[in-house]
Amino acid sequence: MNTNYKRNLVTCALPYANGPIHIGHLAGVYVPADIYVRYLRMRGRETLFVCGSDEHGVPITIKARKEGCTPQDIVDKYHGIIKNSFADFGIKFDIYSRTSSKIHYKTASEFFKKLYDEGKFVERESEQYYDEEAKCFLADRYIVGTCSKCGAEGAYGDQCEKCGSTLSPDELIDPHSAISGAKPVKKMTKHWYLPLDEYEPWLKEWILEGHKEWKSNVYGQCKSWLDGGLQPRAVSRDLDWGVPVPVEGAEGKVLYVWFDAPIGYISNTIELLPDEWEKWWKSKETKLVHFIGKDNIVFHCIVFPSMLKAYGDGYILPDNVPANEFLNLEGEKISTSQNWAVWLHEYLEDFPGQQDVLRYALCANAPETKDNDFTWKEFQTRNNSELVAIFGNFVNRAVVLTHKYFNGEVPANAKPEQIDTETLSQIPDIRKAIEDNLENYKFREALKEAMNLARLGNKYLADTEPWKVGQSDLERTASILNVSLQICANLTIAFAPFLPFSVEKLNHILNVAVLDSALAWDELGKDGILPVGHKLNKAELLFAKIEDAQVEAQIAKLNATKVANEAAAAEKAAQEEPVIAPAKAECTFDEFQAMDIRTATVLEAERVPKTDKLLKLTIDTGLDTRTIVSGIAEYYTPEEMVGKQICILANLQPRKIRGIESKGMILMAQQEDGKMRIVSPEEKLINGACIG
Ligand code: B3M
Ligand code: ZN
Repeated sequence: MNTNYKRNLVTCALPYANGPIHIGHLAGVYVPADIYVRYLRMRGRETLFVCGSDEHGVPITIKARKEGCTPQDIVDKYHGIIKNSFADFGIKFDIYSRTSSKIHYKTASEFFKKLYDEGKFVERESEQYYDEEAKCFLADRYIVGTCSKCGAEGAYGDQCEKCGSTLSPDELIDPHSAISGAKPVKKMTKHWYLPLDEYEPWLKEWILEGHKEWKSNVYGQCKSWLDGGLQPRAVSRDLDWGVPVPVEGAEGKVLYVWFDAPIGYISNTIELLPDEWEKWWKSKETKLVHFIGKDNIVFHCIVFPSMLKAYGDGYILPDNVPANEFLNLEGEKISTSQNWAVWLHEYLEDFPGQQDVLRYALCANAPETKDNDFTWKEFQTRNNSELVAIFGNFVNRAVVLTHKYFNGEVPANAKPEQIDTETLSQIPDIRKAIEDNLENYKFREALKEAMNLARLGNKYLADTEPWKVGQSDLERTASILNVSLQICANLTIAFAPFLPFSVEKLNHILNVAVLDSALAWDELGKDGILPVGHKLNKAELLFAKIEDAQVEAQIAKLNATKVANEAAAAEKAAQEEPVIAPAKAECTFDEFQAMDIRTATVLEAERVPKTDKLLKLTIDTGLDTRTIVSGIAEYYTPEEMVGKQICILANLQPRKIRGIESKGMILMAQQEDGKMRIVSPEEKLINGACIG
């Protein structure tokens, strides 16, 4: 690890411009990155903070098609919304640009061209699905059909959103083009691949040997990719939205979104600093850090570094990639399509001016090492019991009492006592703990330490009780308030990276702007940072209590979403044509005759221990009493089965299932929702009646 860095280049994952930003984005990527950058700047380290919208990719084109507009319309709309949300929440990028910019097209295109010219890609022809009506190749997302795993309609060629299975287009029943509805055919097409396998030894050395300090979730994911062996990865696609592949004979092909998007970090830097960008990207003195979510790890740790390595020309590699896990909402995965999210623009309508409360709650509960849950109750508690009751309360009492006894001027430390020095002497330790945690991307811990400083102040006031002492001993009161105000001043520094809006307010209350603007990080823990006689402004509440009714309204909003989703799903299911399995190959009469299908009655039923799906049934077949083990426990309880008349295939070869010999099979039929139902005779028949 290089410790001689002179400057910091910090990037945040470029959000896809196909929807607004929610709390999961903030907690995972943007709040921690913003805290980090604010901290670096306060320490006087030269820093550049780069982000922008990722405006390519198939989901954007699909959304455009659905809404009957162009992809450009979609990205224009969301780029604006996202950019505003970041600004509203104090995420202060030096540049927030977009991958549809001219500079980006030029940069990405030239990047590809150089690798192409130098023979860094392999060309491969392969069969891809093609829509003969629309005359275009179909990305996996453009092929829809019935999920072969769960029977749901509308599954995509890469995934079924109903059951979550990963699919390939070949695994869809009745695949058709989402564009024209035509049945896709396979056609040869040429693409360019980055041979990641060639970079594998180098990546192993660089990451597995060289970056053992990376977070364990990041290191672990890299290790499992590298241990599994890397394959060449296609960097082009047959699509009409994206950066055109800049070589001859590549009409109708664009760069794969994950090839062009990370180059966006570079293009955005060029856009901001056309003459100086190289010092940020090509100097060993620059520390590059990518803030991302866990689903982007492979692209930032393996693919993009391989692209930069292939390019050469002095490009640096990331020093660290502090990726976070995911944030859930009230126990469920955040989902844009299900509207299961807290959208930033909506939050601001309901909690105007309370950006810092969300920043605080999200950082205090950030999914740094594992997925975490956001609940409105916890949000309320964090605000009411921590920000209001500790931080806000302490500051308010110190300032109000100073106005009451000393006309709003910082009094002299006239009568010091041991508790004062003991209290103040803890601040340098807190500072060190905040620094160590921030330098190591441990934002939750760092915030906890900052809060400890507020706790220290609160406890000091509770122990010294200036509101009582003030009635008899003004000299001592002066000391107590001097110490308290010094702690307040320290709080403005310690919290500045985390709660920029509240610190601005506090700076105003303490009137520190007159002291050469906000206090610098280096003042943190120093003696007497507020001079005696310094005039304060009026006290104002830093944080407001969040009432039960407010969080209940949020929970009610989510519940309404849930009810609406369920209703929509039920309506959709009702409208869907039942999925009819394709016809099977012909069989002969003899083959049919060979099957001994009969009626039988269930006498006993019990669950097979340690299984979720199996029932052990004792049945009367008319011929005998026998045992059948059947996978119907998901659909029927043992109680429901007892006494039922069923149909069985009686001469199926016996099989041992979980150590139990099963003789025969129960006939079942699959419903459109994938559930299995038994087939029973319409009226009670004798057991052992042959069906055929
Ligand atoms: N557009 C964000 C995502 O996966 C993706 C990041 C690109 S960073 C170069 O949500
Ligand atoms: Zn499915």
